[in-house]
Amino acid sequence: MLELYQFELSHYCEKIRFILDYKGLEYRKVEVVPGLGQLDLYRLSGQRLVPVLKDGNTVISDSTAIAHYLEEKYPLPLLIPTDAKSKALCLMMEEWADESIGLNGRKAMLGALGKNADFRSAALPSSTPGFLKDLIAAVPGDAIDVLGLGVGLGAESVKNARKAMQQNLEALCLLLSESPYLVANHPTLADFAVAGLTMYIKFPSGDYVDLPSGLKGKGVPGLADNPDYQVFWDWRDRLYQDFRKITRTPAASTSDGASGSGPTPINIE
Ligand SMILES: N[C@@H](CCC(=O)N[C@@H](CS)C(=O)NCC(=O)O)C(=O)O
Repeated sequence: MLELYQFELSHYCEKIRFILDYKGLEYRKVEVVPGLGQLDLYRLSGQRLVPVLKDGNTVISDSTAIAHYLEEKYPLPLLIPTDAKSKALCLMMEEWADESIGLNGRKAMLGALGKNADFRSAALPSSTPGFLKDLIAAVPGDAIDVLGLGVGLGAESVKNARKAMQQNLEALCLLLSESPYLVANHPTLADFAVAGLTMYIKFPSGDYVDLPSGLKGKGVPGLADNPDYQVFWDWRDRLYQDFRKITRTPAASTSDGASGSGPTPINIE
């Protein structure tokens, strides 16, 4: 069976889970333990970032490379359109989602987490102190200091990320006001990249991702709850309903071999 080495709360992993579900592929999630588990991941894949897909003896890292591998090995249903213009738009939009939405979305979320008491309390209920560790597990090393110290990112950097995300969401709403999918009359890699990588701007409300309940349907104030972007959030809800499988009994195991139901807590004291 396919194995996805992942962080449950990673938006790049969510993009790949969407694609695996769309293609109807069975897979086992292997939750990577931040730090130590990433050393094992390095041994397996030659680098330390998730997602990594293992298919028999083949190991692929990077979400874009994984998407292309899956398209070649398991072509149906098609993820990448075949006509020249749609294919070009699809590939461009995936790259834009990875680079602009993925990075600015994470920054905007961390900024909101650092600065907004409502979002912080939803994300970090006082009754669940361990969750801070889970959330930290989902973000890269450079953000851990920021969260661990309980301060926000630089104000200017967060402001710019929010501005970029406003423009991105406006563009997506315009595209989706005319068509049910982003580049073709069927879902493509562009749709799943955008849907997965907007996870930090607004976490899905259903049981698709093993999230603390306080975080479901919550997101960055002003982006997740802004009526100007409702067309986009409605579209993403529909994509979840139509293509993403619900994980009722999480089958995740950790990269150190233990079984578990979600992201593995890490010890940051
Ligand atoms: N370009 C990569 C980005 C992957 C990435 O940034 N993964 C993050 C999780 S969202 C990660 O593994 N971070 C761990 C670290 O920075 O140590 C892809 O598309 O797969």
